[in-house]
Amino acid sequence: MPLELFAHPFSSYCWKVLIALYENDTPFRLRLLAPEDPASMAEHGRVWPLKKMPVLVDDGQVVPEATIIIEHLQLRHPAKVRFLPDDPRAALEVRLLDRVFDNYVMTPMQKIVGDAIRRPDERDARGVADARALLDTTYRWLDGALAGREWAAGGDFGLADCAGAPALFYADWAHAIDPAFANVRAYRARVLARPSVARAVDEARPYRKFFPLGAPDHD
Ligand SMILES: N[C@@H](CCC(=O)N[C@@H](CS)C(=O)NCC(=O)O)C(=O)O
Repeated sequence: MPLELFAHPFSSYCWKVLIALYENDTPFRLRLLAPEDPASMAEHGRVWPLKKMPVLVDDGQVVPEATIIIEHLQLRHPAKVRFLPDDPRAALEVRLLDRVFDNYVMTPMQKIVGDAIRRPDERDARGVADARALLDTTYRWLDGALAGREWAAGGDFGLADCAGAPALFYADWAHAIDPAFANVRAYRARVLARPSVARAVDEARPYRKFFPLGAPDHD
């Protein structure tokens, strides 16, 4: 049975897994989570009641959470690009960068974007201000961590870059990366040029008009 990925091409966490699949040309069937595919939406809710995307279904096994999906792909469908190194110490650095991108870039970015969808009387100004401050703190930390590195964790392209590409792509839209953080901006440009990432960016272009803050006229 082919892998099935419940996902949407505009979703940052879905990019994270799509990039991993594209890196290794891993075949899969996209189950589009959009109103025009109500069957996929209903099945997604059955297999993962938390209704977060992406979710992978591999021969009946339900695999939620983007990081876990990528680790699953490496274990069950290994190919030329390995997302975590064999050396456990090097793997810890990859996992650290993955956690930083998810918890301290994706989460505050989602807070800012999510707030813009709310009715004005339901908005959370304090929460958004905190999210912007957290992004600035994280950009500063990343600027040091990424110094002299081609890829986020210092080794080959891997899990941390699958996380970093969508996180920094959308975070820059929601809360621009200050030019002072030159290493972060250079890393963002470098990872966006990677063919797997460029493909995810291109597949999301038709949906840019739905970006709640208004998409800027650059990638
Ligand atoms: N911890 C999850 C987060 C996934 C997530 O936040 N996905 C967003 C799309 S980028 C989502 O499902 N949003 C819809 C919702 O929250 O109902 C992961 O790592 O996969």
